[in-house]
Parts: sequence; C-alpha cells; structure tokens
Amino acid sequence: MKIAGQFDLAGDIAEIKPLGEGFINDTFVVKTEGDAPNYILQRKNHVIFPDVPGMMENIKAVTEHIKAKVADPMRETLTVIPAKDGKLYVEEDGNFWAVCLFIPDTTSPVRADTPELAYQGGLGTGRFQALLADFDKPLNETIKGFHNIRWRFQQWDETIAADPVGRVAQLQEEISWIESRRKEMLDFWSLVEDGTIPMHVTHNDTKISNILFNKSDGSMLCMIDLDTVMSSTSLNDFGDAIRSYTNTGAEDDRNLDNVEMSMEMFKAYAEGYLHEQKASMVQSELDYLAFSARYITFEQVLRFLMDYIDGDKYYKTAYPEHNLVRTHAQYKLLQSMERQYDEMCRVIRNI
Ligand code: ADP
Ligand code: GN1
Ligand code: MG
Repeated sequence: MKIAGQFDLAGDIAEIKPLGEGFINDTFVVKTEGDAPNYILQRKNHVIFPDVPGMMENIKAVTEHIKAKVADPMRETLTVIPAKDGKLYVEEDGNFWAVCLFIPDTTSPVRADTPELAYQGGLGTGRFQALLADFDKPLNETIKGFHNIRWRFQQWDETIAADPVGRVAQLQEEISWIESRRKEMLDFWSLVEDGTIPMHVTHNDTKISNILFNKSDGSMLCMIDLDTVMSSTSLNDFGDAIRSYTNTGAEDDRNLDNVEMSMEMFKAYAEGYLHEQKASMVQSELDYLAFSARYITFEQVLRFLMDYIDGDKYYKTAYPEHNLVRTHAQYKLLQSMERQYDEMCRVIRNI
C-alpha cells in the first residue's frame, strides 16, 4: 500500500494481491475502487538488474514507440505508470518498484495446448520485432551478455572453478552435457559477433507466460515482461519461444517421459513467426532459425545447472533440487530437438 500509493494511480487502492509465476521479479495486482483501472506492481530484482532506472527507460522508450503504431495503444503494449515524482520507479529500502497498467480480459497461459495458440504466439513475437525494427535509440544493456554464450561460458568456467557449495564432484555427467556442445555453440555465436547474423531490438524472454492473449478469441495481444528488451539477434526470441511452446512437459518436469519437442507446435509457431518476419529476414537468419531453438535450450540447461552449482542464487526455487530438476528436464528437451533437427530445418524451408 505504502509503495503503490507513491505511483500516479487513478482511483483509490482496494486490494493488492500476488500474481504470476515469474522466476525473477515479485508481481502484484493492484485493484482499485470503482471504475478506475487496475495495475501491475512489481518489485524488480535489482541484484539481477543492476540498473533498474536504465531498464525502465528502455521499457518506456520501446512501449512509446509501439504505441505510436498500433490500433489500440492501451492494450497492444504495456503502459508504464510513473511515480508521483515523475520517476519511472520508486526506490524504498534498497528495493526498486515499478507499475504498469493491468490489461484486462486477457490470458497468459503457462503452456501451449493447441497449435492455434502456438501460431498466435509466433505472430506475437514476430509482430513485436517488426514494430521495433525501426527503433533507433540506443538501449541500456539490462543484463550483461544475456544470451551471449561466450560470456555465459566465462561465468560457467568461473563457477565450476569456485564450486562454492561443493556440488561439482557429483555433477560430472551433467557437466559433460555442456562441455560436449561448447564448440558448436561458440561457433554459432561467432556469426553474431562477426555480423553475419544481424542485431535487432529483441525481447529476449519470449516464453509463453510473457505474452498476453485476448480472452475472447485467443488471438495474441501484447508482449509483456519487457525487462530484457535489448539489442541482440532476433533468433534468440524465436529459439526461446520454441523452448517454451513446443515442450510437451513442464520446464521443471520430474517425469522426463513427459518432455519432448512437439513438431506440431514447432510448425505452428514457426508459421506465425515467419508470417510476420519472413520478408525482412536475411538468409543467415533463416539458415539458423531452427538451430536457435537448440542454442537457447542449451543456454537454459547451462544457466539452470550453473545456478545449481552456484548454490541457487539466481532463479527462484520451490525446493532444494529444483534447479537440477530443471536442468534434467531442459536437457531432455534439448536432446529431443537434436533428434528432430533435420525435420525442423525442413519445416522452416517449406514455410
Ligand atoms: P516476471 O518478470 O516475474 O516473469 P511478468 O512481468 O512476466 O513478471 O508478470 C508475471 C505475470 O503477471 C505474467 O505472466 C502475467 O500473467 C501477469 N501480467 C504481467 N503484466 C500484466 C499486465 N500488464 N496485464 C495483465 N497481466 C499481466
Ligand atoms: C526467467 O523472468 P521470467 O520468469 O519471465 C529468466 C529467463 C529464463 C526463464 C526460464 C531475466 O524468466 O531468461 O529463460 O526464467 N529471466 C531472466 O523460465 O533471467
Ligand atoms: Mg515473466
């Protein structure tokens, strides 16, 4: 209440309730009295995002850019609500808080149950990138080297060497999953570094719970969770979405038999994404589109395992082995992608 009251809200606060299952921030819905709009209040994790003011500037700039182009600017992108002092955040006791408008009559599913939903998700990501294709202001790098596997390997090497909670010895098999793919992943990233694969403004966290769909007809509406909007390769957005939308199990499934990459969902998502993006992509992007799913899923295996080795400091966990369970489930998904890779490439070529 004390925090929410410092933002420029229309209407009096009726209640504040926790929401969502993000791994990083703490999210609340602020309900107001009467006809006033509701709001989303978030405590931004400033350990993970060291420059929250810079991050909020990014979000403001990107959403303003989108608003100028869409038919329904209050629903098709987030609306940042400033504090009463005009800042885009409130800092209190070392924590950073931000508010945006709650967009009603939407759903944010945690898994894709139908190809129609996957298709809509692909449209959503593709459209988001298309709307930002001409965004030309510099963006702050909110997390250093976020999808840069060379940087991730540097962190990885340091974490393995430090072994702060003594878990490395028991994880030799899992560590070999990472090491055996080091070269192919770095080779891919070299193409981004040398400019063969171009940079764009990208979302960087395109899992299904980071997009809102219209409740009425299931159509895509709005990309949310814009904390990681930065300059990167647009392949990462495709790859991360495929990691999420095509998984027949949960990201942290204990039953690995549940986890496979669904080719049906892959095809549907790719059709949606390419519907928006095909015309503006260069050949190198098309060539590596299917690979990007393996790249990001590999990166996710590395990040979950690295956090487990590091003593679970990054991701919120629900139980002590959670990051290891996530590692195994995402590795199963990666293997499923590797097995079906030729077919994934064929699907992309056919579209
Ligand atoms: P986190 O960074 O913790 O993942 P998100 O920004 O993704 O936080 O928000 C968590 C959840 O809250 C989303 O998955 C969605 O269900 C809901 N949500 C977030 N922003 C809005 C919004 N503007 N309108 C409606 N629901 C939202
Ligand atoms: C985190 O914040 P959230 O829950 O949407 C993470 C992503 C991971 C994802 C795995 C800033 O996303 O990179 O892919 O968990 N976000 C950050 O579910 O690290
Ligand atoms: Mg989220």
